[in-house]
Amino acid sequence: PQPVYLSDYQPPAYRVTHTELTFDLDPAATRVKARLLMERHSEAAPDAPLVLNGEHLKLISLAIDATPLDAAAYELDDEGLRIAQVPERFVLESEVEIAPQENTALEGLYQSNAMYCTQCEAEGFRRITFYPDRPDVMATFKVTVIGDQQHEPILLANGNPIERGELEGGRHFVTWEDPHPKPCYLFALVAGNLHSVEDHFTTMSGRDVTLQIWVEKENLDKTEHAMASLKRAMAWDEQAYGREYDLDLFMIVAVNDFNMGAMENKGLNIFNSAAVLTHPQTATDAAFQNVEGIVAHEYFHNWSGNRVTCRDWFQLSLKEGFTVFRDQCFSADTNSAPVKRIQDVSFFRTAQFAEDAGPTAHPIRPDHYIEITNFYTLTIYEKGAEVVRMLRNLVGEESFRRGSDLYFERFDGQAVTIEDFVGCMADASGEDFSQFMRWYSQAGTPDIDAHGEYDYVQGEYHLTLRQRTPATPGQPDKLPLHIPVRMGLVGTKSGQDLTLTLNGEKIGKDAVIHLREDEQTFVFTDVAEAPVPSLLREFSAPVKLHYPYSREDLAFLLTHDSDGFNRWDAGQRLALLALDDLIAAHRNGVEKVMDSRVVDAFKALLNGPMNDKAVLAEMLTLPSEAYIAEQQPIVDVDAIHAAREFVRQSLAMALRDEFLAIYEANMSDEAYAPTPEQIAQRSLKNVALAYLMSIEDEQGLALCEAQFAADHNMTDVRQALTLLVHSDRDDLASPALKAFGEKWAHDPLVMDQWFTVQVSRPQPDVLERVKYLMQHPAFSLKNPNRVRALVGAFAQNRVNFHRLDGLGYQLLADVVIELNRLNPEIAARLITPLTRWQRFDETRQALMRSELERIKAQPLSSNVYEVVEKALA
Ligand code: BAL
Ligand code: ZN
Repeated sequence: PQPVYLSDYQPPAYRVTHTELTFDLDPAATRVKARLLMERHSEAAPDAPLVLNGEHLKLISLAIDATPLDAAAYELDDEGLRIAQVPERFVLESEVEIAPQENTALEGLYQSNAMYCTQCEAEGFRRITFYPDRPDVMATFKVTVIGDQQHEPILLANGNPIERGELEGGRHFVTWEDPHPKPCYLFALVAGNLHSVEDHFTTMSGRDVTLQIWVEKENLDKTEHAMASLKRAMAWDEQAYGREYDLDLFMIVAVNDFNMGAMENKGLNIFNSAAVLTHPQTATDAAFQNVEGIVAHEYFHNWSGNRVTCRDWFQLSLKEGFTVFRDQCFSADTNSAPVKRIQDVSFFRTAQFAEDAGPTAHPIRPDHYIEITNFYTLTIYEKGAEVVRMLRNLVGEESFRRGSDLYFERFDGQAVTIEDFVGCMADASGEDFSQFMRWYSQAGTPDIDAHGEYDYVQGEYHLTLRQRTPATPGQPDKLPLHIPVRMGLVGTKSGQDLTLTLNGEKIGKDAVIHLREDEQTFVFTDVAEAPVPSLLREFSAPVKLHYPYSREDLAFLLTHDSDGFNRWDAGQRLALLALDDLIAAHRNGVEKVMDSRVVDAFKALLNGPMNDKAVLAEMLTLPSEAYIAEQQPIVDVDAIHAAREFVRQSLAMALRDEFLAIYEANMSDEAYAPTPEQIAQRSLKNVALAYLMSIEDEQGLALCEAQFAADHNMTDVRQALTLLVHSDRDDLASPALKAFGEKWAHDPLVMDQWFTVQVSRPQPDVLERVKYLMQHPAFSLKNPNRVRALVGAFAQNRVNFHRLDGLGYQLLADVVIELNRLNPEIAARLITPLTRWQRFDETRQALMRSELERIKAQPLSSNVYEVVEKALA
């Protein structure tokens, strides 16, 4: 497969101004008629050929201006259709046949259970009809869907329904019209036996919008939270960004088989059922929060993505980075803002940093790709969001809002670039972002080495920051970035933020300094007492900050930093220092000794004020094994696991009574609600229970069993089940698993949890369990959620996936090879853990590489080929 290059971008020679489609649905032979009003681009040559994308399509007929084309007039291959000569303006009519039931890739039109649905982003529309399948071709759409009245009583597409009627043979049709020009990746169609819940939203200009969530009948009781989230998101986007919804109808559909989380099709969002359905008995707090965030994210795309879209797929982060940033701010406003930031950064520093340091590292705006679906990555999404956040931090809230207003106004209805977005921020603020633009083109996570010195005599604090971005594939040399470092100096005597005076100017107690050079020294004057620096507050830039903090410094920041995020981070750094010692002790076969400073810090937290339980729960949570691994030069999975378990158990033994007291103080019989208060209470209680269960404390075990048996809500049940299954008490775990599996056999989303709980346990029998569960009647490689819940979760089980006999790697490779034929997009994603081979010891490196070689030797989809080829380069 050949890469596509950003530098080769050319505007389309022909555009489509209006698209009419008719679908006559049939599982094996759906007929799609397309009628496209097309015109030549003013700058295209008069003899420019018309090139249309089309894959897996059986061409039935083709005509221009009602004249059928004979076979000599066009060239047809696996990728599309080329017509050598066309008029300046013309109507292109085509009819094709497709087979939704054969479509296991879940791109284009496919079947999920008995319903029809579509996924067109990024390049799925070319599996529906011949079309210029690129985001810079925007057309209005009119779509008629014909289906069987019994099997498909509901026929949905984008926009507003304008006509419906009955046809012969028990068939019927609905015609939909979408007046907003859109690229074809936002096209959607859904047909099936669906039921809806309906609500209304009055927009800021007083228009009534009908809101519908379409689901299979048994899921009608799982839509309330998504609907409430949607209404909150609509109101928030009006208030925070001045964005009003623009159609009379907004629909969400839940689908079981879906590659992504959800899709922002105009007026008809299609969701993975996992990202929309919730019920207190079936979904955890985390799932409730996830649904809220994704519903908001897809809704926000209506402006950041749909009204203003991307010129080409290299600009993907233009819509995704901005929209993730928007959904992060929404969730922060709706829930606990510090916890949202802690959780986002915690995930980011673990997973995106790993991506940015590995063989598939790429800039936020890549300069080439083979398969664009491989670029729906943490870098494009999450690092893209961090870069938008930096922009806001650099220009301030007011200018940022002016910049976004300008962006939506200037580019409404257009397909644009990242420069267009940043240009609006520059115009609105007067700032110069030329150096900042490097964030979009340079891959890799910058390291910042910080060093501080206090001069008692002069009352000065000298802070030196040195930045270096490591080489990444194809980018050996990096230039310095413009990095906003939000900071404070915390006085060691007063315990307070000191006023910062830089270059003779007072800049407040909490300020952003700008690092632009490879190395810069900032001299703060009038510093009356020795400070401990609090750097990169709220994670003001996506960088790795290294500062030689002593454990005393960290214990001090843990209690005195005015920035909640950095208080949490100080605790994480303190735990990491202790974990480092224990990892070394484990490797050297030396007796492990617990650092009493960590115990003291945790004790102080447990005995301190409990005014923010959600933050406290985060502070009591140790860095994950994956994050600890990120800090190690060579990852020793066993030593990391042993060290972390040792810390958990030492804390549990030393603070048993405190954890017990916390557990008991936070038990509640209140009816479940996904409110920040209840969620905080449950997380604190369940963190305490996990500590008690780490030492299999008798009272803890009894509480855990009782929590499982009480069956109050899925958050508590899932935590109790996980703790039982992950303990050595199989006598208690087995009956619990059995009961849970039987009770929820009918509910795929709960069964996903049942699979995950079992394959994430640390005991060495997991590989056999995975193999056994892959034979379970409820397992199917065709369902992405199930693959993620079983195989994906196993690959996150660090001690078991990285077994020294290589059988964990082998199992993953076997699945990738099989899935490559069925669903290349999911297969390519599943390889990720194997691509991190450089981080491990030589034995594991060789084992992982040999599995990658084995995959590479197969006939591969371009998706899997691209990932494996990079991983082995
Ligand atoms: N555009 C793909 C799904 C999402 O990011 O919203
Ligand atoms: Zn998105």
